Amino acid sequence: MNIQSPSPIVSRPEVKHADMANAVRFLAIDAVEKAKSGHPGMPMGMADVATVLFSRFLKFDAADPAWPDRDRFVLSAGHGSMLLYALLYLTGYRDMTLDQLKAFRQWGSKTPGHPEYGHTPGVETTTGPLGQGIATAVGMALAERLLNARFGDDFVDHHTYVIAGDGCLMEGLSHEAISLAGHLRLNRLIVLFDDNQISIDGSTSLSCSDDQLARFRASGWSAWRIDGHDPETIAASIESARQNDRPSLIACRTIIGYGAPNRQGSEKAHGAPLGADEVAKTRLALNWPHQPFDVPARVAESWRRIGGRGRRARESWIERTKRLKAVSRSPFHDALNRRLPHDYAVAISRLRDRFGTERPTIATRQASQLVISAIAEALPNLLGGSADLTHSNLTQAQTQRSVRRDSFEGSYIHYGVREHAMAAAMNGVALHGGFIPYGGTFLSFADYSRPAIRLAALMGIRVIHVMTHDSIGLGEDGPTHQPVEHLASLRAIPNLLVFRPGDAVETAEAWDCALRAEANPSVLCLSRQALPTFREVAGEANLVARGAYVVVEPEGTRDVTLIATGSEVSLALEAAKLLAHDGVEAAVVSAPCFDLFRRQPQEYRAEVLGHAPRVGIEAAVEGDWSRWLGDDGEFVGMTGFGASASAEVLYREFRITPEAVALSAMRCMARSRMPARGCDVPHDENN
Ligand SMILES: Cc1ncc(C[n+]2csc(CCOP(=O)(O)OP(=O)(O)O)c2C)c(N)n1
Repeated sequence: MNIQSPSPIVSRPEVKHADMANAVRFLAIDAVEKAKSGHPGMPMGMADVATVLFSRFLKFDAADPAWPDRDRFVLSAGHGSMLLYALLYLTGYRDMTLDQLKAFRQWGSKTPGHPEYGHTPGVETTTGPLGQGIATAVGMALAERLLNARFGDDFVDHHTYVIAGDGCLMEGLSHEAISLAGHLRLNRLIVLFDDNQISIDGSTSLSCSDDQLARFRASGWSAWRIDGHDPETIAASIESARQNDRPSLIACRTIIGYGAPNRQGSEKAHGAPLGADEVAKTRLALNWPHQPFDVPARVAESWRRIGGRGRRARESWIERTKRLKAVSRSPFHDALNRRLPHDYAVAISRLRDRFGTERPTIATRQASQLVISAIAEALPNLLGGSADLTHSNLTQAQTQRSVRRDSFEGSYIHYGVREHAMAAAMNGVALHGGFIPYGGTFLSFADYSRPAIRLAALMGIRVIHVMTHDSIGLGEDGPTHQPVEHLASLRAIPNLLVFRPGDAVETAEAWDCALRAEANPSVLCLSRQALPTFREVAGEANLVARGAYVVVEPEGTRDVTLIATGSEVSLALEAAKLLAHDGVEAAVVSAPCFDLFRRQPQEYRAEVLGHAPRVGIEAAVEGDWSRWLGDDGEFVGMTGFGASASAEVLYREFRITPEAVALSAMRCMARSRMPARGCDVPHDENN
């Protein structure tokens, strides 16, 4: 690549580059030293690149970390967190004081081991699990282009910069992500690769022979290598990348632990404090005679000015948005705002009522498609997609046009067979703001997305996963495609809402809950097979929002409570009828979201669960069910993998039938009537 002469967007800082970069370097060194843990090598190696980026290119205003048109900076190599914290401190982010740097990695500080979104202003996304940052950044760069296509350069015109290391690029996720970014030509995405050829075990040559430049180029990127310690080359390169019509990878050849005479260039600099002796030698080598955490006033002032430099750009952006014509102002503000418009509320409640009145027998994935179709127009910032299963997940409404590299006006992303990148990119879209992303795949492939789902839960962001084919009920595709442990394992992720609606009405309600949950990602687990609608709406509140509720309450005292989710709710209703023939009074509870149920007041939960013995029914492994079933309860579900056959045969063979449920209920009732010890209750081994 021919690097043009430098034409940085702002003038160079008046203080020598080396001093500016050393301020970053030594803050990182000193903080790691004080914490007695952390990663000094990466910040020391990338201080030059980061200094050029922040001082000469990055559009930001430290006074307003949330300004929508700021450039995004993602530290994908999250272990180098001190690089970011040092920059936030030096540029004047209010919460990032010197005391915070001194409290690096300590309880209650704003400087946790790895950068955490929502915890530290200025941190754009949580990083640490390698590869996530670069893939999340793809979503940010995508959101920027989508918003730009809607509102134009005056309002949306920024770049997404990433610092990623060898580790990020070794992760499989990076490949999905760069492939998607290259395909969509996300030219506002610029990755600064910390090409230091070192990871934890030693030289990257121990495990990796990839030609990274060739790899990125093959995916449609521009890619070239530079000396990552030469500020003018770095500046020229970034400028060149900004002019590019493709995403850019700048491989910055750096020395890990730059400046530490006995550690630099070695894995020894990666993840441990340098030690007092080596720190002293580094101070000598880099000519930085200052005390720990001491930044000379001249250097500090220069950095502080950089932090305030974007103020004018931000203020003029605010002025422009004020002058926006009323007709475009509202959609723009709606997009940036997190509130759901009134039209949306009308559309979803109308559809829910229609489902309740018409009571269709349809798969919940089909009900979900009807929901999407009904709300897409009222919710123009809904951004759909699927990992190449659009026609199975039923995730695209007719009005949603596909996004292409030459047209970002659409609102549906074909993520390709890249579940992990889809999940991470959706995180980036949500973090960027302007859209509510949802994306589809099969529930059995949730594991492909899991690390990104976990991060969404940790960050508390609204991302909606539509996961269809949610049990053995999918039938003939067999056990590879039949989820059995996925519900339990997703429910184990804190802060993630896992919904398994049982009919069309519940599907509409689950969607409504997911859209309103601004601080939670959600997974909608939907059936392939048709299910009868058991709910009559008649003006009721959203019952899915309570997590679990009574569908049928017997007239007399409850003898047993049947608790089911998703497709098994209608099965429980059948079982209740069988039991009624034998004079047993069974209540039926639908439990579409345990997490929401757990949040209900104790009295409500007690009322729903009742005092009678309980049977849980779910075509999946038992997981955490015992919590709801108590000692007298039983679970009817799967104990191992499924098989290839029709849904009907599978339910029969795995004994998830109304008869099996009724038998289980009888057994529980018998057991609860027995004295606590010495009871001899028949047990069906297959349950
Ligand atoms: C998914 C994941 N796997 C493993 C780790 C543990 N880890 C942290 S840093 C690192 C090595 C990264 O090497 P590189 O990106 O070259 O960083 P550098 O040594 O240059 O700082 C590893 C394996 C992690 N954070 N995330």
